[in-house]
Amino acid sequence: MTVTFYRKGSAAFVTLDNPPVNAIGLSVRQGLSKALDWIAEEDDLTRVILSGAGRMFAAGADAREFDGPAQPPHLPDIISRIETCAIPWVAVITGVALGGGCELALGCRVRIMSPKAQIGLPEVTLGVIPGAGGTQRLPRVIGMAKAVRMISSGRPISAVDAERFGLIEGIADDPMEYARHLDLGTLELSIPPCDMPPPTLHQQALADARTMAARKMAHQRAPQVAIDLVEASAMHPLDVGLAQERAAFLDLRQGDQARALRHVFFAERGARAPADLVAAPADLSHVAVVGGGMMGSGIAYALLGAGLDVTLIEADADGAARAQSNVDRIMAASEARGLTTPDDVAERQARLQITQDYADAAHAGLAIEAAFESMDVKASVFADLSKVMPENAILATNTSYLDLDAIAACVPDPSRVIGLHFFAPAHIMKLLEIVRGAQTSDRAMATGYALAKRLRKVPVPAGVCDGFIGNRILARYREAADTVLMDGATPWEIDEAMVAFGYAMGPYEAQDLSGLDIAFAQRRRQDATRDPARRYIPIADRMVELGKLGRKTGAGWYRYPGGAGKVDDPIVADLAIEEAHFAGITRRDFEPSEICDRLLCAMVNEAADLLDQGIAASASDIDLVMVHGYGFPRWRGGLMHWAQVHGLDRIVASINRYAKEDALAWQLSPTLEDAARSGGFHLTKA
Ligand code: T1G
Repeated sequence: MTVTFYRKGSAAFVTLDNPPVNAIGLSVRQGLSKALDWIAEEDDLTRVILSGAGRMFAAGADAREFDGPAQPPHLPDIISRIETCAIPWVAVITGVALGGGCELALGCRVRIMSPKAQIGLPEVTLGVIPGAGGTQRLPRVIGMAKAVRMISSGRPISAVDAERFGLIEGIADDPMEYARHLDLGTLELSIPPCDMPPPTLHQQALADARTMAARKMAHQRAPQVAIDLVEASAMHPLDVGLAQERAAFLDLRQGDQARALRHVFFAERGARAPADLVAAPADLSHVAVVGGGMMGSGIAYALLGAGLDVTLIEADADGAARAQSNVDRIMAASEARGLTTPDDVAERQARLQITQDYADAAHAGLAIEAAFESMDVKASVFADLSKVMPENAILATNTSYLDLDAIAACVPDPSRVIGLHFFAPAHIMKLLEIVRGAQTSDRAMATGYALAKRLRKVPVPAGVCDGFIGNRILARYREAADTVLMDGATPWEIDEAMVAFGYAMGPYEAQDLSGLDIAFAQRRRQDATRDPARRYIPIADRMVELGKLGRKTGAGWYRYPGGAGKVDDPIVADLAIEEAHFAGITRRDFEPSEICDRLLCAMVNEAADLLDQGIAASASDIDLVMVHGYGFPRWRGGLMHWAQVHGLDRIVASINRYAKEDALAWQLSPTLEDAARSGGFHLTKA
């Protein structure tokens, strides 16, 4: 039974009991319908108390049902029956009441929350809108301005704010007791939303919400549709608004954007240690970090934020001072944004030890090396770590490009070496590539996953290759972009095309942010092994030779006069023309659609090779890497989900067409060809 109900005296108790999050699926709706039928037959009831078993009230409708047809009893009908029930219902909210959970509570006369509980309507984050009355009842209960902000942002609010907004009757440490003893007068005087007047129109709040949604959720339909429906709540009686809302919800939930966002939502939750990885992880209570630069200090802060003790090792006093100031800067920024209090900062600082002595790491269960990207430096660090740390401690490298197996060879027991590839800024970016070397043990892998869980990161396993999953796809993306640049486009035309596709910024603006020297060093590392027959585009090298490294030198692919916004730089356009001339290329114009097609097909093909070579375990893993590490638009579901929606056969046809120009760069991946034939990459793990 996913809904239980019983009475005690004049109170009826209805409990949602559908672990793990009381998702309101068909069985819950059926259970609520039965409870309503039972209540209608009972005498002398004065209240119905609705609560959630376990750690929350309800996470919302069961999003797994959205791919299929809506099945009765429908949630809006259940809620209307609660709202018009002769016996007043009281919602006791613990944990969270989200989406349909919040709407269920809105159908109740009164809502009580526990102090740490949260309530909200996050539907737009799944590409849909509140489809069970949220856009119509919430504005009636708390006013249009607050309601439209909650609904269009999808952000839940605290119990304190809910009380301040008038969304709940009160906050109680024991909300169930509060509900049982709520006096009858309060209950009988409470007015259900269906008897409330339509909300007052608040044009400014609607306009602000539209502007914010257009900026923060660009290209996404759901937030704008939700705002329109909130506006409509002032124009129509409740039943008309509810009908409009329902139609809009059913339309959105079958759409590409909702399917894509649901795919990412469930892929994130599927990103966990494989069931057959049974080894016990190392103890994580004390972690050493070697290197306090941008990455090392970010990693150290992430560890401190997860409550771990951190020993941050630097080579000398200057390094140690720099590390301290890097960590201090992150802590200050976090406090300034209200994410931490001065007490939090003091408590975290107390758990941080910055030292030059490796012996201080002697009791750590895990060390994460985040030193300079040089094999000599890493070899020396791992040799030192191996000497001082317990034999069963796990040694991880944060390297982006170097060969993990070569690093592992620097220690007597390579099975304890693993790659933990964080993304800058390490305390903010959720992606963590867990790289398994040839000899990496299950215990090391289990430690990587356990760390990801503690840090609330999205773990993606990767095999050893140049760039693992994300950076390898990025290298191909950039190569395809540089080819289009050489053959006739400008960096800004290419960036504009990818921004129109949904990226927050294109490949050239992104390089200006990270610095052109990083990819330059990477290309130099590949000089010795690069296929001389493969077309090589030298424009980016020329940029570095000219000292145009990006924002950090005031100019890169763009100029940044006064450090402000980017400005197209004709010198760069001329550089491309000059290099094309030297290479005897007749440049031509590129339509944005062709630019997008070339760059996206290049990435899909490279990603298919990663699956083919066992570097990536599944297409959904690649989607998580691209969304969480490389700015691929989440509302497109990630690279491989997009490819399937776009049409794998279309992508194969494009690649075959491009191969006629350059067979070496456009070698069709066998996995992509098979997927096009068989209808898909089998997006989740096999
Ligand atoms: N539907 C189905 N499964 C869900 C689910 C949902 N809404 N929410 C969570 N799960 C599963 C999840 O996949 C995982 O499964 C397990 O529960 C634990 O989740 C009509 C249309 C509530 C804050 O958007 O934000 O209501 O991997 O790991 O970290 O208007 O889950 O264990 O098999 O995330 O403690 C709106 C989505 C739905 C909230 C808990 N609601 N959920 O976080 O656990 S649409 C949402 C969350 C809707 C109505 C509309 C979080 C959480 P498994 P978890 P957590």
